[in-house]
Amino acid sequence: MKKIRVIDSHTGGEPTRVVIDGAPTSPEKGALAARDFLTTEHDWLRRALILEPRGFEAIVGAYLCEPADSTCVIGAVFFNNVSYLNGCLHATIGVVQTLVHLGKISPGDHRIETPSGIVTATLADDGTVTVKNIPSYRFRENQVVEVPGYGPITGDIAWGGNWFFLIQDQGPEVRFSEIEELTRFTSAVMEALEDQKIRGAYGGEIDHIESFGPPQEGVEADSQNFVLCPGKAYDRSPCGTGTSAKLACLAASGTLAEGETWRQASIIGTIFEGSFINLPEGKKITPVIQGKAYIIAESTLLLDPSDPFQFGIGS
Ligand code: PYC
Repeated sequence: MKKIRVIDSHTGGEPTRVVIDGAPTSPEKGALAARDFLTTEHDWLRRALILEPRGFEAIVGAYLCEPADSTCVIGAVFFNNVSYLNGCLHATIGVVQTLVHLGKISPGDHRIETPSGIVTATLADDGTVTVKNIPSYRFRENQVVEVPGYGPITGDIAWGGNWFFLIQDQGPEVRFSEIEELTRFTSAVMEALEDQKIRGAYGGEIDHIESFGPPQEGVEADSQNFVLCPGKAYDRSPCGTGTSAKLACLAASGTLAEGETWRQASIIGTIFEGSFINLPEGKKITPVIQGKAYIIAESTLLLDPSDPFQFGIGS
């Protein structure tokens, strides 16, 4: 029986499962090398942790590794029910809270190496984590895509550690009661973008769709979103890389000034606070995202070689 120890947390409702023991060790330092190692040789780990019967589609897994950059406290590779993510800020906040839980870090600044670059997480005494993300930018404004069943939909394409298509006030209302319809709509947008070969810079696949609307009554925020992730799960949190992409668009259009706070609500009403710092290079910004994670489980997962679903159901 193979045993894998994990710690589960959630950040604004979005789960993170961090592997703390029992996984194969990447032979090379660095998050990119570790991602290659998992992808090519040990994808079973992703499937066993995230797919049913042990997981479900919203969980993001985090594999910790030795960073290539010695100024980083740790390296992290993120994965979900279908593949590996470039960056993931709700999971970065989950990793920080997990390291606190294990007694490995205390309040202060901690650099974390991810496949999309190095982020700096500042842990406060009350457990709040503020992450300075990698440089983010709006790649294209007012891109039109013809979406079968919905007609022309206009959105911005932006990079926040993943590629996003950001839609404002179109399609179903951004409300918890509309989750099924929002999932159908954003899935149709994602497919249409791919069919029409609309991509990010360097041909980057747009694998996250964000739909924005005004916040529902009782939610104190500047905006509420619904974020469709690759694998068709929706983000229960406001999505840290998605909020970074949103900040890049707000900065590009001059709607938000450097240092001003943007409160982004998720579809379940949880909040990330965001702001940005202008970068000298082009129109890029450093997004600054604040949230908090809570530990919800410490578990030992068992993989029985005689179990036909030891590596999860599906692929
Ligand atoms: O918080 O960046 C994020 C994220 C990406 C996918 C799910 N959460």
